[in-house]
Amino acid sequence: MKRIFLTLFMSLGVTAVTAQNSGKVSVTGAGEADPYALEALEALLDTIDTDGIREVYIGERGDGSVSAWLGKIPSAADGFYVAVGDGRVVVAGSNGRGTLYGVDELARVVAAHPAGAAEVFETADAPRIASRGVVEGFYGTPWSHKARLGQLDFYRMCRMNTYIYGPKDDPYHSSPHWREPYPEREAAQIAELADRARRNGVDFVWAVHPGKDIRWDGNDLDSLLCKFSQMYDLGVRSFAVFFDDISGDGTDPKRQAELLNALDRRFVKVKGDVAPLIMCPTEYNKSWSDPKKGYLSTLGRKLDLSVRIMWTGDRVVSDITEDGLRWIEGQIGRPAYIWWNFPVSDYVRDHMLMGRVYGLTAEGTDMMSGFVTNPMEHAEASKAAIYSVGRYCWNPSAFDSIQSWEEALCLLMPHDYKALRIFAEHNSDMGKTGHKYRREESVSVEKTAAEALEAYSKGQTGHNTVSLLGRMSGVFRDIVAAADILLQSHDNEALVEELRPWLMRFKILGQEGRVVTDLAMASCVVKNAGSDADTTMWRQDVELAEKHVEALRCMADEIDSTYNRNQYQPGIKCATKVLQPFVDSLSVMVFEGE
Ligand code: LOG
Repeated sequence: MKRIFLTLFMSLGVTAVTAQNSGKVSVTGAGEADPYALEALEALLDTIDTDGIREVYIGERGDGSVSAWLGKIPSAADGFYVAVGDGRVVVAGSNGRGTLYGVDELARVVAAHPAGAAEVFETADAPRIASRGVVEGFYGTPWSHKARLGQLDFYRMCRMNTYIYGPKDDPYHSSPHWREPYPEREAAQIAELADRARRNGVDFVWAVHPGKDIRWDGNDLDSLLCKFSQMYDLGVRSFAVFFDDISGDGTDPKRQAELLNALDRRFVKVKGDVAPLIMCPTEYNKSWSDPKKGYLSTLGRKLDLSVRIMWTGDRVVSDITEDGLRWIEGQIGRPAYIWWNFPVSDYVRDHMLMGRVYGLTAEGTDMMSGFVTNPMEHAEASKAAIYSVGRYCWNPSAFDSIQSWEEALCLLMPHDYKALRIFAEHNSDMGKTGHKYRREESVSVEKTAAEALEAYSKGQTGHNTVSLLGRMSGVFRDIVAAADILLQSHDNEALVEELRPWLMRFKILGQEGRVVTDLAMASCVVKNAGSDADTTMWRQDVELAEKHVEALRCMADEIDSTYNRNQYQPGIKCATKVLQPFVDSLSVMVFEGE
């Protein structure tokens, strides 16, 4: 959506915390406006110098308070128009959430202008994708309550409006206890999450995963209606039913559609304030679907059109393409609700996936009813990708993958950003897996690493080889620096805790890389030097270096066998695409060549 900035003059500026609104400014629309938007506006007015402001208008399309600016409010849901100038502030949303985003935008602009800055602005913006957010849908340790609360605050900043709660290892979401109410403590936490979500303009969607043992009798429908009512009483107003990763009776599309339609008729429509249902089909990606058997088309025909159907793309883990969106829309007769399986790492639990977000189409986004990312069990580290998905969903055609990745890393670690960038650049690919999905990794050094190896393996010891090896040595020096800095960083303690074993492992890779490249470099220099040249400073004790590498490998093995003890992919892997293979190959040559 377009964004207009006018530079005129403005009388808003952040002043010392002592400057208060002191009730001077009257806010038109306060009675009608979204309560959370109003609360945010009042908090903002309390922290800025309001001397130059005579009037403040807040409201959404249809409210009298902002009717004068109706033509300026974007038509898409969650859009906003904000204007400051001439002693007047206007915040007008296309709905309540848009108004909230408008206040947040105003706060951002004001914060960017120190006291006394003179500028006026006018801006209008709206998202391209209607439902944007996160599905906590992975296997493994579900996020902690604290992490979830933090996520919900983060989503508002990312202008994401959806959080789908569906951790596979919550026994009250899936089997064996999906029929039963949550125990008291968990129920209270869900109520708190639903409330926090609402304050952040986020729909808290509670998902159930009943397909492993569903019996398709009236009793199970009643169990679901009862569970939904209990969740409703906790404040939940959006629901999803997942039929992924099941076999047997649960997979019948007719029964699935009947169940969803009954929930729609007997719960959603009756309550009146519950959002349209979301369902995850059993055939949730193209490679698992067989159009001849008609699973998806049956859902498409039978499911009430209000029900949104999830889809992971051409494969379980895959890019999202325009062709793929068209194909699935043809099957289900409605735009797909994308469940993007990135940066989820439940199939490569020994990896940390911190790379940039790419592979998402900018075209055909009207063929999506929503887009949610499935993250890693590491909540804080997942924010790197979540932030970028937020940017993508807001405006896919303007999405800048690298810029948004860098912004996200900066947000995560404002002071130690450089070190985090080094870690993230080399920890982004998942390696070979059954899903056959790969991500770029170590892009900035890939070519140098390949050339250095090739030259050295051919016995070339000239200046070019030395300079290639020297560059690689510098890369490893920076890795050691980055790992040490991050291990000691207080920039984001939750993140450091999640990364700690990977940082320890990363440092060892850096150290090993340094020993091996330096040795290779020294051997080139010594071989090149004329017989009477003094090469004393380049001579190295190869035996000592070899022992050092052995010791480092033992330390790496210790980390690998101590941390991240899950039963699927236990251990800690780092930089497996380019740098670890580089070190492994070069060390064979260096030590065997002697
Ligand atoms: C699961 C999901 C899991 C993901 C990645 C869907 C719809 N379901 O293969 O829970 O996190 O893949 O491993 C899935 O993606 N099954």
